[in-house]
Parts: sequence; C-alpha cells; structure tokens
Amino acid sequence: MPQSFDLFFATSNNHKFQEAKKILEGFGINLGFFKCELEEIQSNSLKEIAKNKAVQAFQKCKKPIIVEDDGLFIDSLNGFPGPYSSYVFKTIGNKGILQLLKQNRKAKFISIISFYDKKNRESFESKVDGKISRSIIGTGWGYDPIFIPLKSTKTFAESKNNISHRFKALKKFSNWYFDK
Ligand code: ITT
Repeated sequence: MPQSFDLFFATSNNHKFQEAKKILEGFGINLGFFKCELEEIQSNSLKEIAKNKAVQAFQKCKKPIIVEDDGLFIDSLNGFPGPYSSYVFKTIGNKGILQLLKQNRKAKFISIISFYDKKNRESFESKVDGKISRSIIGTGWGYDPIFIPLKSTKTFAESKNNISHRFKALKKFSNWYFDK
C-alpha cells in the first residue's frame, strides 16, 4: 500500500530532507520527500526567496508543502555568503571561506521554513549564533564542519542534535501547524 504523508518537503538537498524528516517525526508529522530543483529569485531576503519557492513547489506537487531557505551570515564579511550560501559552497567551499577570515569569526545560520497549501501561507524564521572554526573539523555536509554554535566547542559536523537553525524553525512551524 502506498505510504501516506501529512506533508511534503520540496528540496533538491537530501541532507536537508533527512534532518527535517527526523525532526518532524519527533513532533508527530510524517514528512514526504518531493525532490525537485526550484528556481531561486534574486533577493537579499531569505524570506522572499523561501516564500517564492513554496508557491512554485505547491504548483508542482499540489499537496501541502514546506520549503526551506538557509544562509550562513559571517559578521566580518558583512553577512556574506547569506542568500548566496549554496553557490558559494559549490564554488569556494569551506576552504575558501576559511581563507577569507582573520580574527573576527562571528557568524550565524538562519533558516526560513515556508508552508503553502493554497489556503495558508506562513513562514517561520530561526537562527543560531556561533563562529567559524579555524580549520575543517568533522565530515558533515555543507558548512557543518566549519560552524561552531555559541557555548559549544564542537562543530555542527561533530554535534548538531536539537540546536540547529533547522530544528528551531521546524519547531515553530509545527506549533503553528497543529493550531491552524
Ligand atoms: P534547496 O534550495 O533545493 O532546498 P539548497 O542546498 O540549494 O537546497 P539553500 O538554497 O537553502 O539550499 O542553500 C543553503 C546552503 O547553505 C546549502 O546548500 C548548504 O551548503 C548550506 N547549509 C544550509 N543549511 C545547512 C546546515 O544545516 N548545515 C550545513 N550547511 C548548511
């Protein structure tokens, strides 16, 4: 019998889906994977990018859907790579980021989760403050091996659990989801 899902997550990124699935399972939501490439509008606002992706995804999937847009914002680089995090990771990667930084290593991860089902359209934002490590530590995906959250000595690649930007945004989402 085909499995029935409460909700779908439209993303091209398998890591994001696997994390979100596990997190939402903990809140009692059965999440399906709608694997697709969505166009990202040119904008400095993660929220605008995410809202636009949610509408596109709903048009393709025709089921209640969430999308996510994330960014790593580095203080000494005036918030770079921010909305360009995906492109920057594919081009200069973690090595390139480390080469750009000197003393001030403060940074934050932001996640926007956008939900759309034709009737409701909502976005949820969360952030995690931290810093960029001095070397690549661990074998996680994306920027995980160079991001150390505040009050920790370990990178996200070594320990992420329930403190990530994704976890916090999905928690806000699920509180709203059960109330709507
Ligand atoms: P979709 O847009 O298809 O969902 P994407 O990977 O392009 O997938 P984003 O546009 O949100 O996703 O890109 C943000 C990039 O930031 C992502 O590609 C990773 O390189 C990085 N990133 C986001 N969240 C991360 C996390 O929890 N850990 C490590 N890197 C992360």
